[in-house]
This record gives sequence, structure tokens and C-alpha cells, in this order.
Amino acid sequence: MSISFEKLKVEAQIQGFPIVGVVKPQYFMDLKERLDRFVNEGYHFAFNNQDIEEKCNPFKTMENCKSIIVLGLPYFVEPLQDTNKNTGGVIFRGELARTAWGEDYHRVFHRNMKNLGLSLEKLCSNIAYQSYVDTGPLVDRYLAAKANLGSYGYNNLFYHPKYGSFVFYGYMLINQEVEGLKYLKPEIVSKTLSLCKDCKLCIKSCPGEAIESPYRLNATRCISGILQSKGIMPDENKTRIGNRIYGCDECQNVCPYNAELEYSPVSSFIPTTLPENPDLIKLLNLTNKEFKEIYGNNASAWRGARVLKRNALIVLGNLEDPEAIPYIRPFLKDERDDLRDAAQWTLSKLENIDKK
Ligand code: B12
Repeated sequence: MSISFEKLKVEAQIQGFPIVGVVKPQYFMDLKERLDRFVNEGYHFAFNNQDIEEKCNPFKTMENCKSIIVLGLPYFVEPLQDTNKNTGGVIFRGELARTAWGEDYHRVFHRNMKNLGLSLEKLCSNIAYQSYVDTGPLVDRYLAAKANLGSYGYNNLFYHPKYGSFVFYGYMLINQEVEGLKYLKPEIVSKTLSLCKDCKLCIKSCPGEAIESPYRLNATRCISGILQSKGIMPDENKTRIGNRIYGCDECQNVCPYNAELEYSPVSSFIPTTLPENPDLIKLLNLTNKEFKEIYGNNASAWRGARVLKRNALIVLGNLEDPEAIPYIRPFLKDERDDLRDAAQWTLSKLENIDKK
């Protein structure tokens, strides 16, 4: 028994996936060569499974795998019209990257993939499947490329012709063939293939100077990674983060390809409760329980309140408004060394401005 690609696409769309592709499982030799080179040149895969064999061989994860369904969720949406009433006084705001607007994409993926699995079971009773996003054994973007869904940009992100780089990818391994595969027309994919050419805007504007050359990101310098790392933030990174408390979209925001995108049809990513520019003083004063209530359903929460509070303290320094001083002082006595360090750095910056 097999599933037709047309039927699969319809089911996936019903379950909330506007982007669907299929990859035939095999030992991915080209990926193996690329990853070996990557590691030999001294790079590593941050936060992720380090097992190259597992990344290149889908049969290590599912012995009888016959197809890999690649799923994409576009997330370019309109910002939330700020409903936080200004109650007088200054509001100090930090910035969340688009990946953390609206509902946490891991939750959206797992919910939709579960429902897709159930609907595929109705089509094919002996189907078995395993679903992953972000933390799975294979390489999400490589699979998107293999499924012919777009191409890589110099900024190291994978571009879909219609939704640009603002797309999350996940995948399902299944034990069934998918018949009648149709790929995006080559001219549509080549729209993204010809995307960078002489343009180096992302490389030039990266605040961490992390894009070392086309397609090559040094993850240790990427602001997104720096903001997620726990502990004391090195001083040289503190100014670089600007007003960001989670994630960085600079290399995507400056990209001309991303300038004319369709909005995502995935309504879960439209921010409803947490604005994309949260109030930093409120964040600093949240109890763990309140943090869970407000940020718990958001992708920025996965490193915990402490990391976001550290970032908020540093951003207050970068905003250079001495009116923030009274809110920072209490953190000089905090038991957590990373928060004390951030508060000290910010205070000395703001007190200097005050004297000028
Ligand atoms: C750890 C991680 C990070 C780390 C390190 C990123 C890195 N590039 O190493 C940090 C925190 C820095 C990070 C940042 C961001 N991330 Co991130 N991240 C991940 C995660 C969880 C693992 C990355 C990893 O190690 N993968 C394993 C390696 C082997 O795969 P890879 O990174 O895709 O790269 C290999 C192949 O794709 C291929 N390849 C790469 N480039 C090219 C180019 C060509 C021409 C070819 C042929 C092949 C090829 O070779 C690479 C190795 O050399 C992935 C999810 C996942 N499981 O992949 C998300 C993921 C890569 N991140 C994602 C996003 C959205 C972001 C941010 C935009 C978030 C933000 N706004 O702050 C930034 C973007 C930074 C940037 N410019 O790349 C998305 C990217 C979606 C997309 N459209 O490309 C992913 C896929 C999550 C998802 N499930 O959708 N991330």
C-alpha cells in the first residue's frame, strides 16, 4: 500500500502545513562529505546531535524507512499592535526575533504532525512514522534542500520561493512509499538559487560578524547563539546584542529577497499576548510562576527566565537611558553571578551617561 503525493499534500495542508516535500531515504553521501569538511575545519553543531553517521543515514533511525516527509511552517507575520498601555513614565523595550513571536513553533509542529500522522493512519492502516523538529537525528534544512523546496542563502538560511527565509522545517520518517512525486518547477526554485550573487548585505550587516563567508556561519559569534548561551556574557558581546533579548533577525531583515514576501497563513505565529518588543522592567520583576504564564508558550522561554533577565539587564545599558538605573540597582545583590555582572556593566554605563 502506498500514499499519493497529491493526497499527502492535501492532508498536510489540512493539518496546517503549507509547505510539503518528500525525500527518498538513502545514505546521504554529499551531506557526509560536507559535514566531515565542516568538522575538520573546526566547526561544530551547536546544541545538536553530533553523530554524523546518524545525520547521513536515515535507516539508523528507522530501519524500514521508505519516505521522508519534509514540512515547512512559514512565520513571516504582521507584528502585534501594541496593546500595552503606556501608564506614564518611560517604557524600556527589548526585541524578540520573529522566531519567538506567537506560539512556540515546536508546539505547533508537534501538534500538526500528530494530527497529520492520525490522518495518514486513516489512509494507510499499517503506516509507522517518527516526527522531528529541531532536535531530530537528521538535518532539517538539508532535507528541505533534497526535497527541492528552495535553496540556501549566503546568510546560511534556507529560502523558500514564496516565503523566503522565514520558514521553519521539520520532518516525518514513514515506512510507506509516496507515489507520484512532483517537485517544484526548476524555474521556481531557481528564483531562490539566483538570490545572492553579488549581494553581501547579510555578511556586511551581521552585528556579530558571524557570517565569515557565503554560506558559512560561525555559530559562536552569531548574536542568536550568544543570547541563548547561559552564564556571564563576555563584555565584547554586550554592546553587540543591541536591544535584542532573544534571537537576531538582522541577516534576514536586510535581505532583498525577503523584502516582498507573502504573509504566513499560520495564524499561531501572530503574536497575541506577548508583544514582539516586551517591557524589560516587567520582565525583570517576574516571578518564575509569572514568567511561565507569560512566556511559557513562547520559543524564547526554552533557556529559562534567568537568561532573558540577564539579556534584559544588558539591553537596558544599550538603551542608554539613565532613568532605568533604579530598576537595575537591586540586581547588584542578586545571588546569580550572571545577573550581578550584567547589572554592574549596565550601571557603570548609565552612571557615566548621567555624569556627562
Ligand atoms: C543550533 C541551531 C542554531 C545555532 C547554530 C546555527 C548553525 N548554523 O550552526 C544558532 C543559535 C546560532 C542558531 C541561529 C539561528 N537559527 Co537555528 N538552529 C539550530 C538547530 C537546532 C541545529 C543546527 C545544526 O547544528 N544543524 C545540523 C547541521 C549539520 O545542519 P545545518 O545547520 O542545516 O547546516 C548543514 C546543512 O544544512 C548543509 N548546508 C549548509 N549551508 C549550505 C549551503 C549549500 C549551498 C549547501 C549545498 C548545503 C549547505 O551543510 C551544513 C553544514 O556545513 C537547527 C535545527 C536543526 N536540527 O538543524 C536550527 C535552525 C537551523 N535554525 C533556524 C533559525 C530560524 C535560526 C535563526 C534565524 C533564529 C534567530 N532569529 O535568531 C538564527 C539564524 C542564524 C543564521 N544566520 O544561520 C531554522 C532555519 C530555518 C531556515 N529557513 O533556514 C532551523 C532549521 C530550525 C528549524 N527547525 O526550522 N541556530
